[in-house]
Amino acid sequence: MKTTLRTPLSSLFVLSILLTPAASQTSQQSAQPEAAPLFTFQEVMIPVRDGVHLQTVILAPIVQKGPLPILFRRTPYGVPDKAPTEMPVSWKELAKDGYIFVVQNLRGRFKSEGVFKLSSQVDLNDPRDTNETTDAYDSIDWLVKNVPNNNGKVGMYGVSYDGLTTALALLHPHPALKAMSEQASPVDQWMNDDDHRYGALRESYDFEYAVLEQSDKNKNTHFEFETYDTFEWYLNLGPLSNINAKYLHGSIPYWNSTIDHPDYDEFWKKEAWVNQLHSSTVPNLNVAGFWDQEDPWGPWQIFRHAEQNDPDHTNFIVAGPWYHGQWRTAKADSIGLITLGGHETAREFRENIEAPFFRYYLHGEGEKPQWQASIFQTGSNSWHTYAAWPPKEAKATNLYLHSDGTLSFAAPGAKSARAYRQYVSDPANPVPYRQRPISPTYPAGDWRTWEVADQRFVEDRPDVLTFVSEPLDHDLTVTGPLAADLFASTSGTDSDFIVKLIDVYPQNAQKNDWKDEDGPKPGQYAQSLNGYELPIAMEVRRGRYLESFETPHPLKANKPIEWNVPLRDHDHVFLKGHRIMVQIQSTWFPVIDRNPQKFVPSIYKASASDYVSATQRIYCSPDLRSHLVLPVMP
Ligand code: PG9
Repeated sequence: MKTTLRTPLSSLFVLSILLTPAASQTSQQSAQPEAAPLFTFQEVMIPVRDGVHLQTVILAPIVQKGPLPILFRRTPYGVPDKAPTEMPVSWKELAKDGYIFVVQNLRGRFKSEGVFKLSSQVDLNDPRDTNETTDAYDSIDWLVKNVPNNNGKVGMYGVSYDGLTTALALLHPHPALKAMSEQASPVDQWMNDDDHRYGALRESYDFEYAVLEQSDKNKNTHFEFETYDTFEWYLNLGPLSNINAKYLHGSIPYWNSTIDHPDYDEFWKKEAWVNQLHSSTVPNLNVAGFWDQEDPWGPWQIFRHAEQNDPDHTNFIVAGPWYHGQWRTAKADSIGLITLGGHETAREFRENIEAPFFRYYLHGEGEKPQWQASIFQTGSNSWHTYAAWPPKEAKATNLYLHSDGTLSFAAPGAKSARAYRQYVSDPANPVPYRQRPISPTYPAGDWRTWEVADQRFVEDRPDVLTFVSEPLDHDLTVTGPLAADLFASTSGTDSDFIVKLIDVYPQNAQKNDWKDEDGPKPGQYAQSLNGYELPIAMEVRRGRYLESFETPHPLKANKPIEWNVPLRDHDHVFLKGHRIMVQIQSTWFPVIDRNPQKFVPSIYKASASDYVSATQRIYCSPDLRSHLVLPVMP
C-alpha cells in the first residue's frame, strides 16, 4: 500500500481547530520568545477495568481560585503535547467560566494501550466487554478521584469521533457526568452518517478514513493517490474488489468489515448503538450542521431517541449552517460563497448556547435553556428557538414534479404532456459529486464545503434531470423533516436515485463590484451568487434495499415503483424571487460507489462486466405523482 505519513496534529481538522489559538488560526510559530502557558500540563496513563492504560492530558488553569468542573474529550486523533500559550479558538467562550480541560486518546491510539477497533459496539450485558462507554465511565471515575481541585462535576463534549465517544457515555453514564454536548456524532454507519446512506456505500469516505485511522497506531495516514483528480483514480480502479486486490491487501480491518458486510446484518446492527438509547440519561446539547458532509444525521437521531423519555426536559438540539465541525471555528460568518447575514454563527453558538449550557449544569449558574431546539435558520439568516421539534405548526405540503420540467404545488393533471421524463445512466461515465478535479478527502480542504457548491456544474448533463419552479411570490419557510417520494423505474435490475433540493438565487441576487472598464478579475465572475444553485438537502436511495435493508432484492425492469428518500431535518427560507429546483440523477461519484445497475448478490464482489447502462424514468403522471414533502410554516 502506498501511503504518506504526516504529523497527526496538523492533519486533522477537528483536532486542529480544537487546539488553534484564538488570536490566529493560521499564524506560524514566530521567532518571539514563547509566551507563558495558560494551563498547567500533566500527562497521565489512566487505568481502566481490563488493565489497559489510556494516555490522558490534563490542562488546569494556571490561576485556579477554587474547585472547577472537568470538561472531558475522548479522541482517536491525538492529545496536545504541551499546554497552549494562547487560548484555543473553540475554548475561548468556555474558558471564561473556568474548566479543567482533559483530553484522552482512545484505546489503541498513540500512547494509549489496547486495540483501536474503529467501532461503536457496546454490549452492556457482557461484564467482560470493554468499549468506549466503559472506558469513559472508568476514566471519569479516575478523574474525579485524582485530579486536584475538581468540583466533582464532569462534562463531555466533542465533534464527530469525539462526539461519538461523548454520546456513547449516554448508554451507562458515570454519576459525576452531569452534562454533555454531543456534536456531529454518527449513530448507525450503514443507515447514514460517514460510511453509507441507506446501504449505498460512501466509497471515497469509507476507504480514505479507514486508511487514515487504521494504517498506523501512532499516526493519521493519508492514502497516496496516483492521480491528481481522485475521480479519475476511483474510476480507473474499476470494481471495488480492486481496493484490496491492488492496494490494501486486507490490511485495514474496517475496510474488510465494510466489504464483508454489504447488507444491514448483525454486524451493522450492533454498530448502530443508538438503538440502545431510549431516554435522556444526561443533559445533552446535540449539535448538527445542515451542510455537514460527514455526520449530518446522527445528532437528530440521538435527540429523537432521548426524546422517548425526557421527563426533566434535558434533551436539546442545536443546528446551523455549518460544515462538519464548523461551529468550533473562529467565526463561521460564511460557508463557501454563502454569507450569513453578518452573523458569526460559531462564536454566537459558543457564547450564547454552549457556554451557558455547561455553566448551568456544571457551575450551577444561570438558567436552564427554555427551548428544545435552537436553530440558525438558513435563507433568513436568523436564530430561532422552538419549544418542540419539529414545530407543530409546520404543515406537510407536496411539491410536485411535472413532465415539462416544472415544479409546483399543483398535482399533475390529466392533460400532462408525458407520463415521465427519462435519461440514460452509464456507470462508465458517472456524474461527479463535486467539480473535478476532486481532491483527496483528507486533509479536508475543498471536501468541507462541497455540499454548498453551485449545482450548475452538472445541470446540462444528459443524465441529470432538472425540475424548477416559477420565482416565488412570497418567502417559503420549510421547518422540519423533508422527504422525496418518487415514482421511478429502471431498465436494469438494480439502481440508485439521488435527489437534490436546491434554492435557485435570482439572476440579479448580488451587485457585482468590479468596475465596468476593468471587468472581473480572473475567477471573480464565478464567485457571484447570481443564478446560484444552492443545495438545501441531498440524498441517495439504492434500489436493492427498497424492500428490505437486510435482504437485497432485484428490481423488476421498467416497472415504476415508489422510492421514499428521506432528506433529513432542515430550517430554510426560500426567499421571494428565488426558485425551487429538484435535480435527479443515478450516480454521485466517487462519494457514492457506482451501482452496477444489474442485480448482483454483493456489489463489492461485482466484476467489470456487471456494470451496465440503464434507462431511468421519473414518473410525473396523475397516477404516479413524484413529489417532495416540505414542512411548510404558516
Ligand atoms: N467523521 C469522522 C468519523 C467519526 C466517527 C467514525 C468514523 C469517522 C470524524 O470526523 O471523526
